[in-house]
Amino acid sequence: MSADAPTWPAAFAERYRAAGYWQGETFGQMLAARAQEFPDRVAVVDPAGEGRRWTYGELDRRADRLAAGFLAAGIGRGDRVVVQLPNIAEFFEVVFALFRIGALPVFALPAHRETEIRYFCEFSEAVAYVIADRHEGFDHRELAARVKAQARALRHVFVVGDPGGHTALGSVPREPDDRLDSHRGPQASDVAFLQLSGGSTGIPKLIPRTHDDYLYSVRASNEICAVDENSVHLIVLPAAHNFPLSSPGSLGALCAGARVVLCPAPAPDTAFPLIESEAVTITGLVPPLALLWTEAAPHTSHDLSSLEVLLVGGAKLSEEAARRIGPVLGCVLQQVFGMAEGLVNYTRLDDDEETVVTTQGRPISPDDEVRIVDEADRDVPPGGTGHLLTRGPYTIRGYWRAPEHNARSFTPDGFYRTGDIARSTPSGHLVVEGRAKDQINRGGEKIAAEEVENVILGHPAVHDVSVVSVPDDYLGERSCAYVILRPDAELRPAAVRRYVRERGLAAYKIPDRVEFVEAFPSTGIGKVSKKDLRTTAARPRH
Ligand code: J2J
Repeated sequence: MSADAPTWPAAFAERYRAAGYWQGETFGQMLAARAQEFPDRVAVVDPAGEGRRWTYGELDRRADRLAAGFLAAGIGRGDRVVVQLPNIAEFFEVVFALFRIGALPVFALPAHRETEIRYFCEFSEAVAYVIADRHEGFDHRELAARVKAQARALRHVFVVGDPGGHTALGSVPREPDDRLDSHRGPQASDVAFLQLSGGSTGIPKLIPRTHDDYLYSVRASNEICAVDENSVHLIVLPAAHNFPLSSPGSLGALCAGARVVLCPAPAPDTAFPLIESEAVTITGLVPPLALLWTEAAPHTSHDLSSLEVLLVGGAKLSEEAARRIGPVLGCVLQQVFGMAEGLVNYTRLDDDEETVVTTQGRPISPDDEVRIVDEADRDVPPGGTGHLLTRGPYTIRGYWRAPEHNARSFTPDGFYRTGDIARSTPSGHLVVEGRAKDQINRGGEKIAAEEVENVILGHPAVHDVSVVSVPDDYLGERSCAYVILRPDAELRPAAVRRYVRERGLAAYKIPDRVEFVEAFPSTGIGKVSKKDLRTTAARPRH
């Protein structure tokens, strides 16, 4: 077991290899193999980047050359590199270059701001940070300069576009480097990257995924979603998120020799023309977007008939919405209930309609072990609702450098405590019934209440704060901060929201609502009762 990343006990690893799940292939090797097989097929289409189309041959060459450049810059095996790129082709060039040399991308989202980025860079001791110059009106270069002044290990900031005072990614020397040949590449059992946890604590957790385990989940997802070399996958959600990356996502498409089309924005007026022009066959959406598309589809002049499969997940999809999606969009709905820590469930293409609309799917692997337990970790009777625990060939055995947290988030025998409340149907499909973790799921974007509470507590006028979810017709949930002010202090809701923004948190974490109260309801044992706060928050206001 590595001190940084807990791994599977030998007996499990042997079993997963013997079953053919872990095939000993790295992502770098996978891309090279596809480039050999399909050198001239288009791998990546980047409408934001002047419609660039990179073939498998070109992506493979670019990744190799950039890998050489990274090596020349002193980035090596095991080094961490925070990657924060929008849906542009360079995302794949950078990530595969890092895979080739065995450096670990840390997958930040475009929405992350200074507090999150500084934490990722400092905690992972990242040596480099890769950004786009500006994205959606935000200048990432200024943020990078401030982070670089603080994060001690950070030596490089690479910028796609105008570098400002940093290094242009395009200026990294692309000469073939014989060190790359002689460089001992990563092993398939090595950690390939660090994915982000949705989180439920004050400090975000990093998820170590190996080449072996992740490639298995991607290959198996391709089979379940019928992705092959003729598929065209539209990446609508932020490319670095686990869902669009791997379920079956861009990596699934690249693994199959299919085409990845990067959608610059999720709105129907951006996505629909691309579905038509690229003959997109499959895409994945969070429920609010699926609803938006379903409302827009009947009025569009674009031909969406190429779309065969729509995956919807990240948050609970209502049965009523699930019934409408397929018929309106003219495709098959697959519900997907996954997590960056591992376990992913899909409804199957041949499941009957009731199963597709009323469940969140069943696990990818016959070796995914799922338990539904009570508060004392005892299995509930079949069909009963309880805490979902899981372990298996692509579910981590621990977060990166987090031994204390791991002791709470995993059982002694290695089951991950998902924090989800679920039940299992006789066919083994799971129905998500709720959540035990202190998290808000804002239309698929996860907010750890404690992280936001800690920021608000820093305000001098605030005595105490509790952040809870409020039901919302469109997003499923929004966030509400209940604030107790210090005696005689005055504050307006807008000031609290502004404070959170100015402290540098992603916009989706800024409380949608702020309420001032005298006291919090408490549980029998004197803790804040978030359950009661949620009930209060859900009441209609006048
Ligand atoms: C209810 N809750 C869901 C669903 C995720 C595929 C799809 C999604 C994610 C993802 C992912 C849900 N119904 N259909 O990584 O590969 C909630 C659960 C879960 C948490 C994980 C993938 N699908 N959820 O959303 O790491 O609470 O991954 O534990 O962001 O999202 O969040 P995340």
